[in-house]
Amino acid sequence: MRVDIITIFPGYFGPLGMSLIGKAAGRGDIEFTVHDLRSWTRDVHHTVDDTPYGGGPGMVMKPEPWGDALDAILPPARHPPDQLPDQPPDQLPDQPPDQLPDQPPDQPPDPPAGQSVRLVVPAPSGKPFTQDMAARYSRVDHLVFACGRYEGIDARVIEEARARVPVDEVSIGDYVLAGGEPAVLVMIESICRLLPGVLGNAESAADDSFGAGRDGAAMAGLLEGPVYTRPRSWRSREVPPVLLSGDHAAIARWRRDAALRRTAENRPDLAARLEPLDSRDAEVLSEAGFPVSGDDMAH
Ligand code: 5OB
Repeated sequence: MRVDIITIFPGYFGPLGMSLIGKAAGRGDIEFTVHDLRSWTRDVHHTVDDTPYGGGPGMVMKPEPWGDALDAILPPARHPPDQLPDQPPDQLPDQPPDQLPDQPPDQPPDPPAGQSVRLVVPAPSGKPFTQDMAARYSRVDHLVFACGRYEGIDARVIEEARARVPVDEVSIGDYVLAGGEPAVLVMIESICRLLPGVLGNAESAADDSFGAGRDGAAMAGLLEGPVYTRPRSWRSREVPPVLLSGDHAAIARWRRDAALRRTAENRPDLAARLEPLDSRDAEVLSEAGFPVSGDDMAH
């Protein structure tokens, strides 16, 4: 996978050299390029922002440096419309090479036919980023992240980019950030750990649905419960005895109970969508003060 990041703070992406992602980059499984947006400015002050038309607070990122940056980094337009892998891509027949227009001299070369590209623009007004999106992005050949600062990027930049490649404006949650950089680190972490060979051990990215770690399908839709390791007794606190019992069915039930309680407490929105519920699930949820209707129950 190729990943380009455009930012006014290239230093922010130092962490990409660390941990499993750094190792994957070292092996050449992921190729990161961090670009300084200011290298596409033409004035002595390297200006990237200006006051908003129509008035209002803050600054807006100017379109010209972004336009030049995207011209240099995005492949020339010849992509299917706004579709992620898994959804049937609309096929566009490739033009024979002699009908392709001549490329301007500093355009990047055409990607090999069929290489998928996506421009991701982190924005608080974007679609919520989910585990499902992370999985879809992990199957894209080339991701380009455009980090905005201030109040955002001049809207014409995104409008023009959409005419060339699929573009997603994506939010990582309902809170304010000064810029898109931390959101891009978050997305890259969640995408790259799904790439083949990036996750160290046998944990298969395929069956690691959100909230369901080691227990897979049995814990689907639930938050992870508490975990323990040695020593058995620490500062007079004991590991729950069932976990030492060797009774795998009892351990699985105990873990599901704990996950149900935690989900009811921290994520009532997820708890409300759980199904099917067995009678023990219903008992645990209702003891946790969560309303359970008879229709939710499997028999
Ligand atoms: N807040 N997701 C939540 C975001 C965000 C702010 C951003 C980008 C993504 O940029 C200011």
